[in-house]
Amino acid sequence: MTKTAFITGITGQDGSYLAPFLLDKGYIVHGLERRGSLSHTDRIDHIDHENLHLNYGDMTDGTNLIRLIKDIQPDEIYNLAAQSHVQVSFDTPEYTANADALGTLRILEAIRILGLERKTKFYQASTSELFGNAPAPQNEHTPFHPRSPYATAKLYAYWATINYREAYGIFASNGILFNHESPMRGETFVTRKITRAIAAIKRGQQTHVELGNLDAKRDWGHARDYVEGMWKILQHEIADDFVLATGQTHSVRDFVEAAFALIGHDIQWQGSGVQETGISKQTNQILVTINPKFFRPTELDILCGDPSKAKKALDWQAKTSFQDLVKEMVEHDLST
Ligand code: NAP
Ligand code: G4F
Repeated sequence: MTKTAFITGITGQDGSYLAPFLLDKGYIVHGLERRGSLSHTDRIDHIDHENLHLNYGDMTDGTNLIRLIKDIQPDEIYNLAAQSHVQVSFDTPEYTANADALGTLRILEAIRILGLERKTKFYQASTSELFGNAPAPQNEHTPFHPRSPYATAKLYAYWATINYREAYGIFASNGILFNHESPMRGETFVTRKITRAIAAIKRGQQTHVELGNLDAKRDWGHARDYVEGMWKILQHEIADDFVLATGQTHSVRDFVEAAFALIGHDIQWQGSGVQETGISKQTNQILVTINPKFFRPTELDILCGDPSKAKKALDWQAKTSFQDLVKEMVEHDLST
């Protein structure tokens, strides 16, 4: 029987990989699209498929979500929509809580109000940000200590998902995903900011890139691998919560070095703190400077996930290496 999926956040990075993945599996896919004065659908405009349908709505509009879920009658909901930028959440904490925490509650309530508890499975896009500065490696048993308005909102959504599973028997699962990137990554996240800057420097449109904390470490995988994990989480025999990660960690500095090496610049670091610069060994150009405006009021020093539960229970593992991820992103930005 043909399954129907509803993806909130279909216009974002992960939605743009999940939608074709589900269409290839024969799903009818509905997505939630925010109305903007300019189109938000660039990442999915190339998908020309009779089974893809977009519906206007917003995570802050509960009646709209109830009506859409009533009409769509989804077998699976992938709740990917969120104000997902950690630094922006310090400037917009109330909106972030509304969209990310209450938005999740609105969907869970819609499932309950519409009597879909036995029909509709629910996937919540939880995050390694929940762990804060807990020692690495982090897994499903690591205590949470959120350190941003984004992470506190996501903590509410994480527990709402578990509560609706326990209280109403909804198949509701959390994927606790570590950072995942791609050529579709938003342009102000650090990886894509670096790869886009490299392309602009190569074309002579920019001289250098300004960054914040170079020493933060992240467990960076590829979004393509992680959307398969989301689907596997909803195909598991019971609803449960899973870490998806590569198990490897790299600093922002490592990412800078790997990315610039691909256009022939070995970076040498000079100075310290806000005076630090990254200089090309080949040309002596200053390619990286520090701008304190990119520092956060509270930072996570090291994220490195332990994905062994997902490997064992879901037969899932990240396939793309750090080097291949950096290369794909740089090559994409050089070509566009
Ligand atoms: P993203 O590229 O920022 O996409 C976010 C999506 O949410 C976009 O489609 C955006 O729509 C939509 N959205 C934001 N606010 C909304 C609202 N009020 N109503 C309706 N839609 C709204 O994020 P992503 O990287 O794909 O991440 C997907 C999800 O996974 C997010 O929930 C994120 O917090 C979580 N997550 C991401 C990572 C990661 O490393 N990528 C790791 C762990 C968890 P517009 O296109 O209109 O802006
Ligand atoms: O790329 P980022 O902005 O991603 P961050 O904060 O790790 O959050 C991402 O991953 C989370 C999962 O762990 C998701 F839940 C969340 O939705 C998002 O997808 O920053 C990564 C690191 C940070 O330590 C930041 O301080 O890079 C550091 N950084 C250094 N310079 C910078 C910059 N980050 C940004 N965005 N811009 C900079 O110029």
